[in-house]
Amino acid sequence: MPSLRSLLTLSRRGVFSLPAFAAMPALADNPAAQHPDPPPPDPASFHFPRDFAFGVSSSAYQIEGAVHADGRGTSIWDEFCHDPCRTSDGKNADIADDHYHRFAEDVDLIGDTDLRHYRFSIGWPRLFPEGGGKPNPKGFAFYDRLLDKLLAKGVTPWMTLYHWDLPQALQEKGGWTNRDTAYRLADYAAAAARAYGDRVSNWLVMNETAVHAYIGHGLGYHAPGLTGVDNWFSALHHLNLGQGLAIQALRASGAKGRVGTVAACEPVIPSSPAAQDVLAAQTLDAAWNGGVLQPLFEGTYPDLIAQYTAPHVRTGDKALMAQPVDMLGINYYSRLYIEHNPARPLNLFFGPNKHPSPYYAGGWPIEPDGMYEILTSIQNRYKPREMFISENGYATGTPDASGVPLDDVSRISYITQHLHFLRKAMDAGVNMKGYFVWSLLDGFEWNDGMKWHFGLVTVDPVTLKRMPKRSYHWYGAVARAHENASIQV
Ligand code: IFM
Repeated sequence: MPSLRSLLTLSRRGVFSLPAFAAMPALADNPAAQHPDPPPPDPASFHFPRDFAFGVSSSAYQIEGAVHADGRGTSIWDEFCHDPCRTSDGKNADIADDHYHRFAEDVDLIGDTDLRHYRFSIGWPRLFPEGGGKPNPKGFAFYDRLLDKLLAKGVTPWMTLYHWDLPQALQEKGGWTNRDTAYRLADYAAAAARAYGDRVSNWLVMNETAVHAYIGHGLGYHAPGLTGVDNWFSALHHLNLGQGLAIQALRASGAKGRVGTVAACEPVIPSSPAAQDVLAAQTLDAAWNGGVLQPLFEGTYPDLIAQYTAPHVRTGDKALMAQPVDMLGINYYSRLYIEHNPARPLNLFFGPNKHPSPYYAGGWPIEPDGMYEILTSIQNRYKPREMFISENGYATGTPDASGVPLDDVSRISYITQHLHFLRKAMDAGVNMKGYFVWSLLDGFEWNDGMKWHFGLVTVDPVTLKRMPKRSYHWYGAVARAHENASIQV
């Protein structure tokens, strides 16, 4: 099975390894990729309004490890990583960064570099090992400890409820292809709100619904490994429905925080001007961007995909999906390049990127102007109350014997370029309120195991020692300069 990363360099995340693209220039042959990175800019040279948040993001399954600790249940990703392990490097997340036991040190890392905002997810199977029913007090207690530590350190929590780690017990009843899972998400949201509502100021229901639906249920490269158009759109609709129900549940619980969600949004570009490629790109745009934003803001699905969601939509779903949100998080990495492909669901698949973009080692094109493009288009079409970049980040590859490079000027350059286009979007009228780097730590990168290193801080795979990279210090200095600036515009 090709890795997802190898699939998406076809556009978003790497496909250099796919035979069809063997003719594409390798990374080292790409002239743009060889430009030396400029020296890191002065951290005080960025100017953002006072209420703009600089933060870091993570997710439970990618860093926590301790998958058997304290009564945690099994998730679909535990299944995906075992018997047989379906990650491209054969690694699982049983230990990952062992954040479960080392969270205090990790929170210190955030606060010590003056980052004041942390987006993380809570693990549904930790709180409800069977997906619902009997809660697991020790699981609840872990996030109590994490929240208390964050607040003591002066770090604002941004809590994501669902970042892909569905309890396996729910998967056995159909998972997201079963409408009932949407209602179980709402129950879980209500329980989280009752437990943590006194301390969480920012609630985020979903992470990247489009990716979970397409890659996990349409293509099968992610857990739960389902394939086909019907699974794809059944999961998409039930995720959108669950999101609406969970937003309602959070509000009904009286939790004091603001409520929002996170979507992966990228411009979708045809790999060629051929009519079939154009239609393929428009269709994926409808499923990936429109298939998540339109139900949320307008309660409907884009025309190009409505026939696939229709069998799953019931009377009243429109109103349930279209819940007002206080803020919308956008995860942006790069544009998606799509072509006609009759062998794939909906006759479309990731295709080559004809632009001379530089690529980073993870195989994704570096296209910071695409961030401007997607933010302005979302602002114009949906006019969200406010938005923030909930993820944006740069991966280096599997380390050689000398380890992960700590002098990561390329990551600094990547962040710098994206902050530039984020600022440009704000100047064009987009109401952006924050930027979160993906990620705090190098962690488990889903079906690519431990291959890619997105962290500001690397973690020794044997000793689990945390080692900050240059970007950690530099990005912290950006946040500090922002806090201390006398003029913030
Ligand atoms: O690691 C993932 C994250 O879980 C979701 N957004 C993209 C990141 C990088 O692949």
